[in-house]
Amino acid sequence: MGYSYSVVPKGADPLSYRASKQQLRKVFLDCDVDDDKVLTKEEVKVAFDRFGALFPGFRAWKALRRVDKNRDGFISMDELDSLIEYAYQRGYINVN
Ligand SMILES: [Ca+2]
Ligand SMILES: [Ca+2]
Repeated sequence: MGYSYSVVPKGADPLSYRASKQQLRKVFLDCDVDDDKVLTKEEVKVAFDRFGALFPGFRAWKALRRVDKNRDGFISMDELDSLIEYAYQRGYINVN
């Protein structure tokens, strides 16, 4: 699995930025319950639920619309970075 060293957003501490994204990645991969390396909307919903989203179903739907580039309705591993970025930018960094 390749790491993406994407540009750190303005004002973000590079170290905590990377740590947060690592954590987000871990949770998303964790929520791939059938381990097929593809996240369904249901699996993304579980992830947002763990991030403490108020409306995880809605958030998952929005996220899929945003990051599902080939529009197959699933988040594949090459789309995961965009999903992590999406979650991070919306402040979902506190993982329990
Ligand atoms: Ca899956
Ligand atoms: Ca897709």
